[in-house]
Amino acid sequence: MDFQLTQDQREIQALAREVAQAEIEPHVAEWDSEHRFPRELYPKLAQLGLMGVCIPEEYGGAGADFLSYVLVLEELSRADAGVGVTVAVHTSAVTLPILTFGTDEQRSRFVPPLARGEAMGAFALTEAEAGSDAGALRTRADQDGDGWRISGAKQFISTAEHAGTFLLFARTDQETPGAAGISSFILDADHVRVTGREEKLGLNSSVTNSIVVEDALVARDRLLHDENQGFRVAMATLDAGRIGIAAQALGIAQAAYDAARSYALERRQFGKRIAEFQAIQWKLADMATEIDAARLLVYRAAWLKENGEPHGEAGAKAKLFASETAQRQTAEAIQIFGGYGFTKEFPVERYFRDAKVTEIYEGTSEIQRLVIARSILGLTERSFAVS
Ligand code: COS
Repeated sequence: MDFQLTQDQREIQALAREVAQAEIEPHVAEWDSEHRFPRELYPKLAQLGLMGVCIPEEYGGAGADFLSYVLVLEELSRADAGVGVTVAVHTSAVTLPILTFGTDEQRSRFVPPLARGEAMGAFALTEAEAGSDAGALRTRADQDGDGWRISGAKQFISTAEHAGTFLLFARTDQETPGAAGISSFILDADHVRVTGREEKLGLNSSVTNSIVVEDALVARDRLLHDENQGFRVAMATLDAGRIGIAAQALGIAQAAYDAARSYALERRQFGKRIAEFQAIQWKLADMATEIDAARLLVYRAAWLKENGEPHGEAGAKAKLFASETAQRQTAEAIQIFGGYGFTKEFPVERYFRDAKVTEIYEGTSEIQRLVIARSILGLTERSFAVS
């Protein structure tokens, strides 16, 4: 067992930290209050290879490993979780599945522009009636001549209004309900119409859209992987994506802890620094311990994925624990800041708002527990699905 990061991993972590400090931290409060997607940031990240960290160089990426990618997400999210989710969805929910499941032609056509950050990616699975029960989706794709005709509506789609490439899931077998009749497709922006943008509790520097696809005719080669195997593509994608969201949650928790620790060492009450009171010490001790535990779960899941080992259960545990840690820690950070923590003068209220969604997207905490339970009990039947 080796708990040291490699030289390459440390270098990319330092690079991400530097760019976060220089290009994100000075602007993040403004992006949050103005609900502004920082379009201009992504070419800068792309130039440094951060839009394709774990994509091989031959496909336009930085050629680093999956743990390096997770380290980058952690550092970006420490500065701004909105940037973190944009990079996470782009990379692990769009670029990686095309690389993994695509034909040679699909990989060489779609992956390099994504990995170089020339096109941004959006993952279109969720629908109004298909959230946790992703297999209930109704967007349909019917064979039409040599291609597919696709129609449907999707919601809660990160980055859709800025995306050039969509990984979209549609039902290709109309007779078979549930997961079995679903396929995955690679669409372009002009196949998709953006119909709305959500007002959210947090993550204000990311955008979350509803979209429709209206009788879009796409060529046969837009089908990713085999027909009716799209649900497996979605699940395998989420197995890896959840490790990225866990890293995002870890970054938020770390930021909240760092702010609370510094504040406790400065703020004086009753004639001494509040860090000298046991009430505050115990809070910080618990926070540091939980962050350590979350980090070990997240890095282990990334290591398993990198080494081609099963990582669904480990990723679900990492996401479950890291997101619930982030939720607790950001609330504790506000508590340590007292009244100031409730104001916009300090960033901890933003961390609190941003943390919540990590318990929801890419599978709620309830779904993570379901995935873990099925795995540890050796059960896979649909009877475990939540109603
Ligand atoms: N990797 C590959 N294949 C998988 C898989 C995985 N991790 N998990 C399930 N599958 C396969 C199953 O093997 C099954 O195929 P077979 O019938 O050929 O064996 C098929 O997919 C259906 O699986 P299952 O019966 O388990 O599907 P359920 O409808 O019960 O759904 C859950 C399983 C609830 C786990 C799934 O719907 C889920 O993850 N929901 C949350 C969705 C989500 O995270 N949404 C967020 C979107 S991004 S914001």
